[in-house]
Amino acid sequence: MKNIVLPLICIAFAGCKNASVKPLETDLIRSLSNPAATASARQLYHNLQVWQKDYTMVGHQDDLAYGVEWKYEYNRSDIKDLIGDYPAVLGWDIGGLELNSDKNLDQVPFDSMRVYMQRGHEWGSINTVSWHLRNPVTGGNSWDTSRAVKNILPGGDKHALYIEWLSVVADFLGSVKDEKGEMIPILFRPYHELTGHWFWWCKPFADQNDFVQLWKMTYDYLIKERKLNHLIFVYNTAEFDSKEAFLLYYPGDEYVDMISFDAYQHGVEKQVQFLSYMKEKISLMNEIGAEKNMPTAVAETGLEAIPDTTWWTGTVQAFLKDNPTSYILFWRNHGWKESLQSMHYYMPYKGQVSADNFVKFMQDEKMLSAKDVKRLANKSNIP
Ligand code: BMA
Repeated sequence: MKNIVLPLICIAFAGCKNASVKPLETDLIRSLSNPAATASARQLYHNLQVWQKDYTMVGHQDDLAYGVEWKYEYNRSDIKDLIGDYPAVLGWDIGGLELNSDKNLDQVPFDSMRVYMQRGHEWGSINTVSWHLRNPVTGGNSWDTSRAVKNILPGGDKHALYIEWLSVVADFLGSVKDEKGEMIPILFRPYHELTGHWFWWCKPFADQNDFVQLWKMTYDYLIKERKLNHLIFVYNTAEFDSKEAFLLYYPGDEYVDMISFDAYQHGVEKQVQFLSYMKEKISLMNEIGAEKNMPTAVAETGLEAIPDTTWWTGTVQAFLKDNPTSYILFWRNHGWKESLQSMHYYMPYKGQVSADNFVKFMQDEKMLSAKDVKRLANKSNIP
């Protein structure tokens, strides 16, 4: 049968030669930068690349820890309250770990965070971690932009301190294991929003060379020295103008597995502007991703308090339509109704004005929640 069908297909296509040499999907798959990566990290990385063509995993920061008007309730999630399932991607931040603090900068206990990551992994969610670390020179927070990058490089006065911090981070990341004792893959996104101007590691406060060295040193310590073979390194910018601007502080393909950017819609009146910004930038990022054969992501986004009742289909679905990316993560749901100032949330909750529209958005079969990821993962295997 095969022999008969193939010549027929060749007749149907003028370029018969091209038809017969069309690469198999698996030929286009990139391997992780770390040759010693665990089987589950390699499998996830493979899946991210295959799925990106057809699906976008929908994620949420701190989803299991708290939501609008609740905190630390077993297995609760604002998303699950709406769609009956958890987000496909769970975002966590380990800022504060470097101080040996038992809670992160947003009051999530690290012991709970580990459990949330394990639970999420069981039901299909993928975990991603960022790090709002303190300024190692002043002891201030991440937003203290006093110059510090050079000081933590080898030879710098804060290098030893930085290695101590990394060591605590490595202990924690290495402790995120499944029930068989295997490390759960983590999309690690250090030194995020590097093209911004608000963190001490951002472009205006760090020379290109120093930033690249910082990245490589961090990677080498965690991967080569501490053998955290479950980490997938995600490069992340804030807003950017061009491909060149996106890649200005890029440390090199051998130190990065995935590329991403963060961008928020600042105000409901900026909808048109934001929609076209996102279309243009995801498409630019995807061009870079295609050149590098790497998956891409919108690693943080959102419209605070979502006053736009059709934002999910009218904006998010609209910009993702022709610009598929492997995941999109919405920022945290911190908020108590009695204090309007502290309504700092980016995903709807039951009764929120955009909740119905969000449910509609998630009905699009291209948008994945945790169960969808589990279902797809069960079907896929590294060939
Ligand atoms: C910012 C805000 C802060 C938070 C920080 C780290 O965008 O949400 O309130 O402390 O992220 O999660």
